[in-house]
Amino acid sequence: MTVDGENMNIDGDTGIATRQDHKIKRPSMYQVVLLNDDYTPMEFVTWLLIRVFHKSEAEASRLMLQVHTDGRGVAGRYTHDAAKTKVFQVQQLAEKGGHPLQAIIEKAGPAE
Ligand code: TYC
Repeated sequence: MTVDGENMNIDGDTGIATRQDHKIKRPSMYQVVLLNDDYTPMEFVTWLLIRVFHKSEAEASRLMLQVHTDGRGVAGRYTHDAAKTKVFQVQQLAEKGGHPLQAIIEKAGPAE
């Protein structure tokens, strides 16, 4: 298996490939960033972080307050498809609740 740019290695005389000759790349990861606003109730944001991002009550509450204070916060890191689905779920639930809450996608670095 090849990860992080390692090259295939053929096992000399035997001609047996000890590693796969195709590259297996980790997918690029994207972070879903929750944005603060002045109107969405704190309880709704906490509930949404539990419902959509599977946070514990304590972590959801901590992250909601971080977004409230800092203006933004990372709700999770996902593949691009999964991140788009999370943002869509946030939009649907916020709209249904009549709240202006917004989430955006950003390309994530190697680690959070
Ligand atoms: N600032 C909001 C308020 O005071 C709470 C809030 C937190 C809204 C996080 C959005 O992503 C958010 N009711």
